Amino acid sequence: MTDLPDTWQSTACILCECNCGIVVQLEGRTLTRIRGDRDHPASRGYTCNKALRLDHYQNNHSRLTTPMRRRPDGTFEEVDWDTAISEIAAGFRAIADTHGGDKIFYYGGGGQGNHLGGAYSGAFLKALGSHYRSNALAQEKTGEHWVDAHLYGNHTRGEFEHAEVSVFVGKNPWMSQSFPRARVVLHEISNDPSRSMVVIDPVVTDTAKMADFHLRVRPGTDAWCLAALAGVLVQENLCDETFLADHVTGVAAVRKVLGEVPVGEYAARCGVDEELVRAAARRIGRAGSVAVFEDLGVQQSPNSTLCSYLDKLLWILTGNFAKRGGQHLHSSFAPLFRSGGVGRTPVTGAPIIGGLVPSNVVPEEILTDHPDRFRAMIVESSNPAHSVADSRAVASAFAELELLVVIDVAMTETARLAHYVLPAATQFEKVEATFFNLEFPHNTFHLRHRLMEPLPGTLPEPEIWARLMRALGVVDDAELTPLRRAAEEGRAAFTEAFLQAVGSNPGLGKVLPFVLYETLGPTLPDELRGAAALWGLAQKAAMTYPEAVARAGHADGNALFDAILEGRSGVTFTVHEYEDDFALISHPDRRIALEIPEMLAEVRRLTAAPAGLTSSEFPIVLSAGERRAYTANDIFRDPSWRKRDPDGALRVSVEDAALLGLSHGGRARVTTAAGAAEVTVEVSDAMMSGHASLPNGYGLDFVDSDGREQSRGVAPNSLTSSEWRDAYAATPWHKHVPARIEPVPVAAVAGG
Ligand SMILES: Nc1nc2c(c(=O)[nH]1)N[C@H]1C(S)=C(S)[C@@H](COP(=O)(O)OP(=O)(O)OC[C@H]3O[C@@H](n4cnc5c(=O)[nH]c(N)nc54)[C@H](O)[C@@H]3O)O[C@H]1N2
Ligand SMILES: Nc1nc2c(c(=O)[nH]1)N[C@H]1C(S)=C(S)[C@@H](COP(=O)(O)OP(=O)(O)OC[C@H]3O[C@@H](n4cnc5c(=O)[nH]c(N)nc54)[C@H](O)[C@@H]3O)O[C@H]1N2
Ligand code: SF4
Ligand SMILES: [Mo]
Repeated sequence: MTDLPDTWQSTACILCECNCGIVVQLEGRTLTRIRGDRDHPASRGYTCNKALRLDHYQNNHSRLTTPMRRRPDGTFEEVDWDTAISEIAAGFRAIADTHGGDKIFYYGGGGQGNHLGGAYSGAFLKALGSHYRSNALAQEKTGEHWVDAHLYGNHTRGEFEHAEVSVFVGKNPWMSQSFPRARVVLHEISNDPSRSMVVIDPVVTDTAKMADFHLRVRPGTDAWCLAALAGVLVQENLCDETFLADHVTGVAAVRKVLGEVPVGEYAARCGVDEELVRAAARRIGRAGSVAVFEDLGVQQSPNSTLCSYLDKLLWILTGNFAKRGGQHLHSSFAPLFRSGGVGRTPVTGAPIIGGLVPSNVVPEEILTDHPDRFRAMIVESSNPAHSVADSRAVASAFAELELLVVIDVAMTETARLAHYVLPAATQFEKVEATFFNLEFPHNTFHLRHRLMEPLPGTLPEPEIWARLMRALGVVDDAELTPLRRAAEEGRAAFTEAFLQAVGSNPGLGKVLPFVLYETLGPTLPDELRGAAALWGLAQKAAMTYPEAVARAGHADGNALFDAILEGRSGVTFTVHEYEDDFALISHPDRRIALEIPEMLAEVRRLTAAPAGLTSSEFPIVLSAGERRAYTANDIFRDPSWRKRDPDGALRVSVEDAALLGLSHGGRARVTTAAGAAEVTVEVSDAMMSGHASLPNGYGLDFVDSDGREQSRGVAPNSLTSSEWRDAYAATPWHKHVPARIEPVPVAAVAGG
């Protein structure tokens, strides 16, 4: 470690997908000092304000320290691990035998910092015949994935560090980060007169303040704004014709539709000055490189899948692919989505994209007497009773399950509804990693060693899943003996024995992570045993990207695996060249397939599409779940981690405050079709008239140091409805909830 005495230990921040490398000092089990890790290849010493508060995650009073079983009266009793494991395994086995394993549904598997545990879940689920699953990606990224799959087959990332023009669509990276060293990069862009930033957002966010072009759309009208931008590219001949001719198919159909877009009319519909739209499009069209980031502002608003398509047209039409500062198809260590076509859910027939059931339909897939309903669930590292639309419907549905098991570090809203709760070791008490490895040309994988032993009574997830597997008894231990022996001889012997074992016994291939944990695992240092499954992924990475892995300095899969085990601050696992982007396109012709007929039909339909969802009863658009300086999903339960905004204020515009009689710091009542809540008001000139916003991650149950239960702020999904969802991906419209806001008189506040 660079210049640091060895009292500092390397790990990573677990609060967002960046997983910045950090170094920490401990006093006992307390994280006392935290700094950015300069040796981390992606974050290079960077952190934002939130990382310094991580001890509130490690040490909080809601932590679980023993398995719990719910009694018929709803209270919980402590049980020992052996009892919990055998009853849970028997319970799922009985449901699989009686109703079929596909009635067992798996939700979660990893949050912002932990994907290693979830990697082991597959073996148990497959052994039971369970295959339906979901997680938070199915309430944000599945629409984009559907578009990506059509266009080029995989996820893309912008190279903002080098982009001449950066475009942020419904994305506020100053607050929400999401790409390496976000604030540093944003500063560099805004300080460099030769670079530009385009921000599409109704709010004057901290990012928008730095923008050269702030297209301040009315909430929910991005489709018109993006169609107008793409229309200008075609109509003013700003496309890269050479790139399109060489690397893209289906251009003519797209050009025809965009050629007909009435730019002036669409600019008016989204509320942005036509000249500003044209100027932004020209800046994009003439730039040497363009990178685009779309996020929840469009992904959780009306027309979200269409917006994903349109914003990708901006960089494809202008040929900003496979070049420095452009958009890239990156390597992945483990894919976040399953490949294959769109499936359908058993009850509602909702689209299953990338293998994920839409979060919004989960209650409907349970709350029915349909014979194919989900009857049992495992929730791991996720809190759907708080994070999925319409918390009340989710709670009613979960109450109908014959078996609900929650694996979490804390007593969450979801855990309270479970039949069994299994206490996990925290991400600082076990070996951990994420599969948020999304960068190009250098891509990083960081295996974090534990900082301390698991809190007594807790177990790392890989061990939990292994115990559940052993209880099922589906793998004959004798079959594993040759692999165990080979593992003791070394990696080469293990590789050979492994290929032979899986070749002759396909059953083992199905439960691979478990096999690796049981055979290779015992030869790893005890605290790294949970990393065994990475051996298989390292082999796969070396086979999928042989040259890029070699360029990163790893001779083969075994060398990569060993580098991962040894590295404390993360290793670069692939180094790509810009040309490689084309080879990463999954279509056989290695060209981008631009024409998606359904999307082009949607663009045509925009002319006649209704303007909005608000009504005289619910006249305001509420964005339920904004990222702020002190929000971090549901990861921190203890509200005292926040240095400001303790109640998670409702931000309203100056105009609406005057119109509705709301005062800064006063109280108001927000009502939607789904529910009502009382909030603290913040009058803000960043907000547009008719638009209000509440932060995410508030309103969590919490046990304070005196053992009292309390909750602060509004749980955003007490106000959202599950029917408000995208036609293609069924992703929610959390950012676009029609609402009514009324002042709460002071007397009523004082009287409680
Ligand atoms: N501080 C913090 N950072 C986080 C997280 C956190 O909880 N806290 N969570 C992480 C996670 S899981 C995610 S997915 C990302 C999300 O990151 P972001 O998507 O950036 O986060 P949001 O603040 O939810 O939404 C982004 C923007 O959408 C805008 N918006 C609202 N309505 C519309 C609209 O109709 N059109 C457009 N164009 N914009 C609109 C909002 O004003 C907001 O600025 O953040 C990650 N980073
Ligand atoms: N209304 C509204 N709803 C939203 C959003 C919004 O903007 N508005 N945003 C959506 C988005 S983008 C996201 S990503 C989701 C996030 O919602 P979820 O998928 O529910 O994920 P998190 O909130 O990150 O919760 C993580 C859980 O993991 C637990 N945990 C932490 N460490 C460990 C560990 O090591 N092991 C185990 N087993 N558990 C652990 C935490 O205690 C917590 O319960 O919320 C979504 N919900
Ligand atoms: S950017 Fe994300 S990972 Fe990095 S310190 Fe901030 S919250 Fe943590
Ligand atoms: Mo997210």
